[in-house]
Amino acid sequence: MPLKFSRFSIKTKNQSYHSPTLSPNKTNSRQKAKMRPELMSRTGHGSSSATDRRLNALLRHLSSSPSSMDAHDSISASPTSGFQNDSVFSHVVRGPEDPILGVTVAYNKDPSPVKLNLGVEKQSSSLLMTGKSRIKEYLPIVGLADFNKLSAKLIFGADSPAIRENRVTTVQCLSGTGSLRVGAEFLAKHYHQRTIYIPQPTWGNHPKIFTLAGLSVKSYRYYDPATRGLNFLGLLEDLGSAPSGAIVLLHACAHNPTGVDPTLDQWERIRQLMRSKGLLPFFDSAYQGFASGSLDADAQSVRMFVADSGECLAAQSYAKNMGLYGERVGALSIVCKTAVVASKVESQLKLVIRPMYSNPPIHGASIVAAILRDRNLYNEWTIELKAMADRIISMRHQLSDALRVRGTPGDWSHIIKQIGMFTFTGLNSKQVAFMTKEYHIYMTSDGRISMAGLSSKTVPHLADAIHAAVTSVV
Ligand code: KET
Repeated sequence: MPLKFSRFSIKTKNQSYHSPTLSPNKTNSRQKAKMRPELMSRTGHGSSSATDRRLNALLRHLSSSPSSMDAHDSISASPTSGFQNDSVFSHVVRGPEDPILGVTVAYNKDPSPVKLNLGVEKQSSSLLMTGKSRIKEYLPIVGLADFNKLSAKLIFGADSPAIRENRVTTVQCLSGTGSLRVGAEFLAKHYHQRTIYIPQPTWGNHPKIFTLAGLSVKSYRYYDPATRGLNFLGLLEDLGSAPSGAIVLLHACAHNPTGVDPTLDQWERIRQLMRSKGLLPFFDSAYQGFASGSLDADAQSVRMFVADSGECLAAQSYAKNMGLYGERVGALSIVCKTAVVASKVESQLKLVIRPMYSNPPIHGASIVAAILRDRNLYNEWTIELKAMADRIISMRHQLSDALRVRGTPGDWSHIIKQIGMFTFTGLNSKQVAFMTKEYHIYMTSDGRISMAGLSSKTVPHLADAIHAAVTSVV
């Protein structure tokens, strides 16, 4: 059977490219000359082998297909081109908005002039632009060396024996989230016990970070809704029955979302229990300086666990305490027993980071390093931090007073007792939905409000809304 040659053309703006294709009895000599010899042998001159028959069947199919080049005089539609109505991704279902970051999405859509966003904290340091980096080279996989050294000092203390003995490896990561993820990936690969215990409740991203890194996530009791305080006995019981060696996620200070922290005595009991069972502490430090206004006081929990010469991990974020949210700057430190172990651990951290994002961004880290390195800038920063922490405490008092003045039913003393940027109000999801609908106040559905989003001007509006919610919605 004779093969056919025709032409299809690819049309670009200024030219069209013609290519030989199959059509009956139109093979001209120039086309013949261009044809490969093995194809020539089949264009009417060769034998009719099984291969020829298969080729012919394929060609017949191609020339009769409705999307063939003959039919459209253009390139045939591929499954991923725009010619077909069905996307290869049409089965993909819409994912839900993030429960925390989605609050701001909803807030931005609301046209109300009285709207109030208490979903995500926002407070910035005026030192933001300090140390602008003009260098745009790649950083090493582990980040800016100076930033790493200074970050370790900030969390473990300038006089930490672990730092002096070179037992700490610190790598710059993508803010707190990235530091947790890198730490978790490292543990999933190299630590013998792949179960991590997280507090109940905790920051909503924790279970996802750890599960996706390959750890198995369990929880320990933490918050007692009846007292709106710490369920210390429940915590001790749950950690006491955790398998030996399990990883335990601890919020270094200003627990999110509850604002409930153990006292120093309770921390000491937790430390003793964890060390006696060989549980591995993984600290999440996203609010150093925001709990008390003192960087050192807010790192006490971590430092207790380092002072006993044991091992631990710590993820630091500069998003909140330096207002560097979008710069994505943070650090992961792993405190080891010896310098030799620490350097081997660092070599493995590099193998985790390199295929994940290669190396971290330079700008935010250079701002942090400039502030931490310079005594004057550092002092200025600590003064700002103290002012921000004090402002939050003042907002707590103003809100509590405003509820008292309104005679809002219930005990609201926890507003003053809780620590850090968030108040875990105790409002239920129906009351939260009511406040958003009727008062345009946005917060996460668990009733958490960011005190940093409040001002003396907006406190009365919030107090009115809470009063209406608790008196009209159960
Ligand atoms: N740990 C905790 C406890 C935490 O609350 C956050 C952020 C992070 C880590 C990570 O932050 P990063 O920006 O990666 O350094 N929490 C706030 C923002 C968010 O959900 O992303 C929040 O709870 O509103």
